[in-house]
Amino acid sequence: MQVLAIVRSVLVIVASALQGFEDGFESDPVGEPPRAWVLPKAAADGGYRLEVTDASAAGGQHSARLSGARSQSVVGICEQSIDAQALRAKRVRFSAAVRCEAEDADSGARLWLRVDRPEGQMGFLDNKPERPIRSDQWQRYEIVGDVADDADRIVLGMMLIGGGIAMLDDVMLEVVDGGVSSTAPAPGLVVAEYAATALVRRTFQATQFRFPLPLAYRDQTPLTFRLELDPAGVDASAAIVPGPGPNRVLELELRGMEKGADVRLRYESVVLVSPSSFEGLPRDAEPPALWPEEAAPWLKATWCCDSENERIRAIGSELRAAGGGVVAIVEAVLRRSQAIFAAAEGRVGRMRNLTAVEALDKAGSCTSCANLVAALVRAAGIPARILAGYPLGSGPLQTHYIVEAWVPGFGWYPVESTRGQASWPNHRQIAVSVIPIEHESEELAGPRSCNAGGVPYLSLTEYASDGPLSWEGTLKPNCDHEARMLRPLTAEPQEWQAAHEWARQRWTKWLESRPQIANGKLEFGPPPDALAAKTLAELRLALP
Ligand SMILES: [Ca+2]
Repeated sequence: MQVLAIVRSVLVIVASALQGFEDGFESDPVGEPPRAWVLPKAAADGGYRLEVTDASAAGGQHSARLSGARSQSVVGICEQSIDAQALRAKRVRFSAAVRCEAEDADSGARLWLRVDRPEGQMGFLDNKPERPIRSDQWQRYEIVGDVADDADRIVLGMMLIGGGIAMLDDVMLEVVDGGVSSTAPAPGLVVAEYAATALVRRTFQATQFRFPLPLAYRDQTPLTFRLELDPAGVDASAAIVPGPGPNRVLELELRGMEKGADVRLRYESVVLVSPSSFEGLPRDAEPPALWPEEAAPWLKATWCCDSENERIRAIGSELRAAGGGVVAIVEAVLRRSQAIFAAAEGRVGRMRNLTAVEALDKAGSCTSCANLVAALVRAAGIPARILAGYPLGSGPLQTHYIVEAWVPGFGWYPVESTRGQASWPNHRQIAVSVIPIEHESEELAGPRSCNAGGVPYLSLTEYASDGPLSWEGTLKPNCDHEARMLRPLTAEPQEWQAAHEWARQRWTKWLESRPQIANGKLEFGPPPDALAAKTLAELRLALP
């Protein structure tokens, strides 16, 4: 009886806020868009269609059907935005039955739930990029997350990435108690992984390539690293190169390989991520006359981030002149850059390079967004640098670029430059490279066969443009690396601190031990699946 009472109270909230939830589309006419659900204009323009169908249903006769063919830059979306007021400070579960007939191996459906807070701040986002729905059988999927006590809106729905048909039915939004775990990225154990197969274009004696390792930086410390070459007999050697700064690069040399050879590479690294605190952020800190030595190099204009470009300088000066402390200026840059990106959306003309200057007029990627935000912050006279990493639970797969601005009395302050979100914690993104200012030069960051121009040097895999070998991602179609939650962990601040101190000593010792490849392997620590620790104390016992 108690269960029923809870369900009923849940339904009261749901019915007052949402439509089309309570009856599984049964009262919506077939062939028309479901009432209260929206297909955004960009998705409709991209050829996607949303309608109620009686062709298949998880419950009753009707479901919502989202369909379309793969489009260059948009995804199909079926969404609903509701007033968050009645659900503030509560944990909610969004669940629905979904089935998908994917057009190809790159296509799939996802549920997502987002909580918006005032002034464009994001309270929660889970869009399950790690688990696209590709089953053509009806199954229930769920997302659990917290609604902030100042939340404005809750936006939820289903998206179709690529092409095909995605169907939605029996949608529910319920309040759950704190005992139900949130599905969002959270502090704990995160796995950064890479998998690729080699394309050997010609027989060679030796070739090298380099890629950044997960960093011991801010609120994250790598715990394990396991690299494996297949076949194990490949003639290979490895070296870990320190710096600049916290960066660590793995240099791999492969030798004596025939054209067309079948070689695969994978690595996984479990990273300990603690909660990031921005509570001590001094919001009133003014830009000082002299910036500290550790920040000053990132005031400079570069090819990627040309803060001396006339238009960028004008915006930077304007936002600086509007007053406020460093944090307020950075936030003003984020708002302005969001307006610039929105205006550039759909504008004709492809970017030649993902530089800040080109991002003023053309829609680019997260790389160009980070370049422009960093350039604008520098143009406002504040040091800003770019951070490359592997995102969790939001944004694109693969490498994602964000920006850090120097805030006096705090240090490097991370912000998400593509969506314009302030304070971006490590549990949203595993950092792999703090971009040194010299890696933004045209000489190093210009167009190269492995990477687009404007991608900072060594922020992802680099190899000689005329090299005999390149890598093709096999983790998922067109994807060679990503980060995923292994397990959330909770602990007191002092326990986290002690865990990082222990883990950093351990990691540094391993890096300095000059590890070598033996039998095709480089191994430090157990495979992720063998790491069963559910507390920091158990973790310490599991990792000698
Ligand atoms: Ca139904």
